Amino acid sequence: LYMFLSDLFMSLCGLLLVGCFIYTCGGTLKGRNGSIESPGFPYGYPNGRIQLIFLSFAIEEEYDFLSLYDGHPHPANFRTRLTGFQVPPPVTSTGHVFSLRLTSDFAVSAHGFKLNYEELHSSSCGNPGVPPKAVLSGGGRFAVGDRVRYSCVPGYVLDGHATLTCITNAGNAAVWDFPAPICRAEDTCGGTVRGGSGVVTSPGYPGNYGNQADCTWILLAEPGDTISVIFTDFQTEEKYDYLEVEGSEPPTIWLSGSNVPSPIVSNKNWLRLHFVTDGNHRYRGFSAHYQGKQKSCGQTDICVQTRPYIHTYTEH
Ligand SMILES: [Ca+2]
Ligand SMILES: [Ca+2]
Repeated sequence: LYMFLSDLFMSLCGLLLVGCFIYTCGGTLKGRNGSIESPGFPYGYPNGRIQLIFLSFAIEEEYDFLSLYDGHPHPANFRTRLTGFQVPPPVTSTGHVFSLRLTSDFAVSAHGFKLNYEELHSSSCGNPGVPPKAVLSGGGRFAVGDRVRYSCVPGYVLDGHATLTCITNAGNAAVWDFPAPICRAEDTCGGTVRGGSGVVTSPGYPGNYGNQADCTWILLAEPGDTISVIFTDFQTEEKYDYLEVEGSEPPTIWLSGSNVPSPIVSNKNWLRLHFVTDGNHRYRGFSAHYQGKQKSCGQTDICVQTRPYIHTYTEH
């Protein structure tokens, strides 16, 4: 099989999407009095984070890809790979460079994608997006202290946190305190798991899971805390039935086959488990123990204080 790959770097600001937005600042002031404002005042001066908001998306599923790099297009900066026909949620960079790479194979193209990009002010969380079958209210401004609320259209139930608040994290960046929820059809598998500890299993466990399953669990902890998942059993049809874990490092982990995976620790206050099976060959599935972990406030640690969650502790 001979594959011809065409690589195309999307060029939005030279070769890369760099924080090269133009601000006029500085200058000579004349006169006895006046005022000086930093760029972007009072919404925060720019710190170079870039948000991409997809307007349209159609890329031949599993053959053509749009890869996003949080920085220069280097494997270490790889963030996510997008393919298919669903408009992806907004994505925000951590620094002032975002790179996009479109890779297509030798046959079949689709209409492609269109996105808007904008530089975020330091006090803006950016648009959190509207997942399929969801309704967003309270939108418009996405600055620190602002809230948005999600609901689902009839026939769908909400998994995750219905209200998102824009807070300041330990690194002094404006971030949403929880991920955007999802809307799942009633009578389907999945759910929301909050705090503490417990067990998540595939449907019917320890019996065999069903064909054509598509379940999503959202595991939530308080902002600043993390969640760990320890698998005690794992058996799926290799390559065809899989569990996708999102929210750790690397950002997406694909698990399939009959090896019990290593424990996974979230890098934020959430993890998303997505279990998908095809039309035949059913196995036992998986069982996993999850545990929320509080960020400790030791003497050498920088203690996380995310508004409005303020930790109080006493010295002994
Ligand atoms: Ca193609
Ligand atoms: Ca199967």
